[in-house]
Amino acid sequence: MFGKGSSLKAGVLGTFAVLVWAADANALNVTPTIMPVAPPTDVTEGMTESNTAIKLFLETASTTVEGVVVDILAAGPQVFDDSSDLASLGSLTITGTFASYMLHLDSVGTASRTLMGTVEFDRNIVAILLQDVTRTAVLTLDDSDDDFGALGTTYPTGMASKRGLELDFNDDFIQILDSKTLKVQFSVSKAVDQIRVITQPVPEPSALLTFAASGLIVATAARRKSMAALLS
Ligand SMILES: [Ca+2]
Ligand SMILES: [Ca+2]
Ligand SMILES: [Ca+2]
Repeated sequence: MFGKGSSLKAGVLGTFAVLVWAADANALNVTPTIMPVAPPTDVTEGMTESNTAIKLFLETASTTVEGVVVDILAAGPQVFDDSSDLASLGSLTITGTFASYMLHLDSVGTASRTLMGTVEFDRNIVAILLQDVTRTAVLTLDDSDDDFGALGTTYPTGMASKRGLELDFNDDFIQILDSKTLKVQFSVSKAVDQIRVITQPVPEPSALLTFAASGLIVATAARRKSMAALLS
C-alpha cells in the first residue's frame, strides 16, 4: 500500500505498516467453522453458500458514523438467545469511528444447517447488529449497509430476506465471551443468517505515519544523546 518510494525507514515504519495491513478477517483467530474470506460480490440468498462454514469478512476498516441504531452494545460477557435478551429496538445507537465485519451463513440450496463458531477480533467489540426477525420497526442491517457495507458487495434487503437472526426460532444465538471474542450459532435452511460486528477502528494510515515519524524523531534524539554521552 505504501508506494515504492516510501519503503525507506523500513524499521519503524515497517512495524506499524504490519499493524495496519494485517487488519483483515484473515488475521483473526477463528474456530474451523468460521471461514475468513475477502468481501464477496453478492451475499443475497443463493450467492455465497456453504454447508460447513460461516463466512467472515471485513466490510470497512474505518468509517465515521452518527446515530446508527444497533441491537447490542457490548458490555461484558452475555448470551443473547431470545429476542427478550435485547434492549428496546431503537434505544441503542453508536456514534464515532469504527470497523465493521460481517458473519454470513447461507447453506447450499435449502439444506438445514446449524453451525457454531468463535471469532477473536483484534480490537474490542463495540456493537452487534442482527436484525432479529421479530423486530420489524427498524431493520438494523438494512439501515446500516450504506454506512458499513463493503464497497462492491450486494446485500439482501427487506423483511422478506430474513437476513438477520431468528433468536426465538431455530437455534440462533450470540454469546459475547470477552471484550474481543464472540461465539455465534446460526441455523438456516431457507434464507440466510447475517450479523454485523462493529469493532474499534483500524487506525488510519496517516495517523500511523505521524506516529511512526514521531518514533523516528525520538529514536534519532536518543541516538544523539548517547553519542553525546560517549563523546563527553
Ligand atoms: Ca441457500
Ligand atoms: Ca437462523
Ligand atoms: Ca435468518
